[in-house]
Amino acid sequence: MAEGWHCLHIYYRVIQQELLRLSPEERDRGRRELLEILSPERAGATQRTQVSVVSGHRADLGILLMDPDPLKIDAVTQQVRASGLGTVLRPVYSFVSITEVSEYVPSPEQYAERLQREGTAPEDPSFAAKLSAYRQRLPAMNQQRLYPDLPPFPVMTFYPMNKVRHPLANWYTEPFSARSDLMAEHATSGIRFAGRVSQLITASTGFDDWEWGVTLWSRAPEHIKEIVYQMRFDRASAKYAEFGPFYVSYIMSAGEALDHLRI
Ligand code: 76R
Repeated sequence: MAEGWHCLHIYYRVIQQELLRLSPEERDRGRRELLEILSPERAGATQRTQVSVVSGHRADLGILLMDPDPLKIDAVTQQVRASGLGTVLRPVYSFVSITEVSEYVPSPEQYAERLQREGTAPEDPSFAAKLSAYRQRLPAMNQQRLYPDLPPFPVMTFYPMNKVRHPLANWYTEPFSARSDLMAEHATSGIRFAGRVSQLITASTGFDDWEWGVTLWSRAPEHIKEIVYQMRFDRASAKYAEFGPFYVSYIMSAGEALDHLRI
C-alpha cells in the first residue's frame, strides 16, 4: 500500500485431543517453534506482534499482527499451521483490515472552521494557540493511526462494527457535514478516556465482513466496559452502529501465554 499497514487479528482454540496425541518431545519442539515464530526479534518478524490469552469459550489465544506486507503476516499464520503445534492450535476467528487515517480527522483548515463554529473567533488569542497546537499534533497522530505503537496496557478487546444502512438510519445517505459533526461528537466523548483506554480503528470494507475493526487497549478491564457503554450513547453509535462478536483478552508474552494455556 502507498501508506499504512495490513492488520490481522487471529484467534485460536487449543484442541486438547490433539495436544494429548503429542509426545513430550513433540510438544516441547512445537512450543519452541511457536516461541520462535512469535518472537518480535526474529528475522522476518512482522512490524507488530502481540499475543494475548482470551476469556471465554470462543478462543484461547489471540495474535495481533501488523506489517506493510500482507504476505509477511500470512506467513506467520502458515508457520503456526506448519509447526509442531499446527494441529493443536485451530483458528476459530480472524479479522483482516488495514490502518487508515479516517476521512473525519479534520485538516487544520477544517479544524479552524470548527473552532469558529464552536464560538472561538479568529481574533481570539486562544484561536491561534489551539490551531497551532493542532497543526503540531496532527502529524504524530496520523503516524500513530497508520503505523501504530502498541500501548503498554494489559487488557485488550476486539470487535468488528458497521455503520448501518437501514431505511430509517442510513449512514451512507447522510451528507458528509452531518457525518462529520457526529464523528466530532464521538471523538469528544472518546477523548475523556485518554490515559485509560487507547483505541485503534482499522478499516475492513472490502477486506472482511464488517466495515471496521475496533481494538481497544486499557489499563484495567472496567475501562473497557465503561467506554463501550458510554460510546453507545454517542449519536454516531446509538443510531448508526452495529457490532459483531467481542473478544476480550489479556496481553502477555508468547511464553507466558503457552504456560497459561498448559501447552
Ligand atoms: O482518530 C482520532 O482520534 C480522531 C477522532 C476519531 C475518529 C475519526 C475517533 C476518536 N474515532 C474516529 C473514527 Mn472512534 N471509536 C469507535 C469505537 O463502541 C462503539 O460505540 C464504537 C467503537 C470506539 C470505542 C472508539 C473510540 N471511530 C472512528 C470510526 C471510523 C469511522 C469512519 O472513518 O467512517 C469508527 C468505526 C470508530 C469507532 N474514537 C475516538 C474512540 C476514542 C476513545 C476516541 C478518542 C481518541 C483520542 O483522540 O484520544
